[in-house]
Amino acid sequence: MPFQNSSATTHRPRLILSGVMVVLLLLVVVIVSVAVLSSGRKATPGSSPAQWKGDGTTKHLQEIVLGRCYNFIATVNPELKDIDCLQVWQGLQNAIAYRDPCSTTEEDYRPLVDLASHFIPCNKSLFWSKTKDLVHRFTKANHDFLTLEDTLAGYIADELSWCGDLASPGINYQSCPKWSECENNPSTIYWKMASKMFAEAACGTVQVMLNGSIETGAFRNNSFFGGIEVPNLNPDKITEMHIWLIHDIDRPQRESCTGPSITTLKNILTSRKISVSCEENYRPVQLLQCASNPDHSTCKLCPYTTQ
Ligand code: N1C
Repeated sequence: MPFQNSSATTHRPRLILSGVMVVLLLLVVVIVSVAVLSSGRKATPGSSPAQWKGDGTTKHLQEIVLGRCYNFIATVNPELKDIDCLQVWQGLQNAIAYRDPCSTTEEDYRPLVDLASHFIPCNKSLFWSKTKDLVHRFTKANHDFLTLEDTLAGYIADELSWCGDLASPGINYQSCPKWSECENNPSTIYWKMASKMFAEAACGTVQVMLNGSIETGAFRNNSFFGGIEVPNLNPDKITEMHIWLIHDIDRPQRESCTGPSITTLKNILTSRKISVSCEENYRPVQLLQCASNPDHSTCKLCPYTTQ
């Protein structure tokens, strides 16, 4: 019979017991750290939100987004009456709440954008860059054209600010990151995605209202129009782009239809097989400028009369 080690047999249960205790202790440590960490990320009432350089989330964001959505489907475009505005709001909320506002992805907005996207009739799409106020005065007066803000996705978000925060309540009402602080912030990614969707949906003849009084050029590659919309136009669906080059009525005319940045845009479009035309101070738009500046020299019916 082999020699039996009696001390080994008596120590084994003790060893097993202390092993189990170590495992239990480790388990407790892990559970406690997870609880502490997640309470740090989520519900720490009173903990201050991260500080950024941009405006914080617009107060009453939920009420504004819901109100705009219901208004849009009831009065602006009743064909969309079946859209569930509560889900639209939840799509926005889920994309930002309790999330790092510098790590937003297009996927975060996918459910919202899928819910909010809708048909845009051919020949109506109107893009813009640095003419925001004027272009929207124009589409209010002329229903032949639609900007992104005249679609549900643009309408609910226009002029609002929003971002999340890791601490409770999950939304930062104090400040939000500017583009210079991080590119993947909630509003930049939202406008990127909405602009892309708007450009992809365009068909027939499309128009863009550009500002000929901008020092850096009316067309800029790194704008939403130049960087997102132009590359996402579908040449199989678009026949032509009309450029309306508008000069601010009280600022110098810095660029004409033959200027350098307009030439760049024309080259990009023609290389993509989209024909292009350009018109300076398109009259229906200039008349709107004149409505708010009736005494300006360019607004006189007979500019050469002396009286
Ligand atoms: O960078 P831009 O102009 O060229 O962007 C304008 C272009 C339009 O054709 C729109 O379809 O991109 C779309 N778009 C918006 O609709 C929009 N509404 C509000 C892009 N940006 C939009 N904003 C905000 O204005 C957004 O915060 C962004 O930073 C500015 C872009 O304005 P811009 O430089 O005059």
